[in-house]
Amino acid sequence: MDSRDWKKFLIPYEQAVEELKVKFKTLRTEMKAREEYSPIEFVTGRVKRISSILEKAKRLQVPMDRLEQGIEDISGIRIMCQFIQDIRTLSELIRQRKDMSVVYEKDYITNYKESGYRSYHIIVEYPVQTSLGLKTVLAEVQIRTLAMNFWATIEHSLSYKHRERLPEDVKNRLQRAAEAAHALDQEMSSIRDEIMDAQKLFEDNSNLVSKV
Ligand code: 0O2
Repeated sequence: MDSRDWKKFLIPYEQAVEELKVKFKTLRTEMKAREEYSPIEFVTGRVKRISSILEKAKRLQVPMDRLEQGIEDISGIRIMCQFIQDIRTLSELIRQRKDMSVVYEKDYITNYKESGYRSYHIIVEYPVQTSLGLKTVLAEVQIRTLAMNFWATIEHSLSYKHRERLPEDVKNRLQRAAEAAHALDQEMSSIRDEIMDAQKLFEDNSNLVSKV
């Protein structure tokens, strides 16, 4: 594929990322407005870089004419939650949606990766309306806590810098850091109700102040 072909190939994936970002951000706003607690803290999204698509296709032995089916994370959405319980709530909301359908789920929280990586991945089919008609693309929705995201962001940049050949002692320290992040999530989760009460009080007070 030359650069023009890539540009055309990526159009529906870019559209899917933009639409899904809006939808999940709106879900957060809506849930907050209803004075419910929102399981979404913030949302990001990206289209996989061409070099990264090619690398993954090579690693998974996906032929070039099977990229659409074989590489599931060309469109990627990342949803950050405050608490580990929010991940289950959000996964259920995604399963119930009518504008996307779940293909399968990968629980890297229960089955965390050797690196220490934890996150919940949901592969969805998402239809986008293009000028040529309806086109259904695969998208990967990664759901994780703020602590999991903190760890993954730093680990990703270190792995990238070292081209995935991290020195053994750094690997071990990152695994320990992942355990520490997980312990933090568990601790936060156990005091969740107290934190939520405090947040509610804070929001009620700010509403009172803005009305005065
Ligand atoms: P990007 O955004 O393209 O640069 P894999 O063999 O890991 O590629 P797998 O196990 O099927 O594939 O996982 P999946 O569901 O395809 O998810 C891959 C993505 O999960 C990665 O995308 C990361 O975003 C994240 N991920 C998986 N393992 C790790 C890990 O050990 N550390 C970190 N920091 N992130 C991980 P890319 O391709 O790396 O990212």
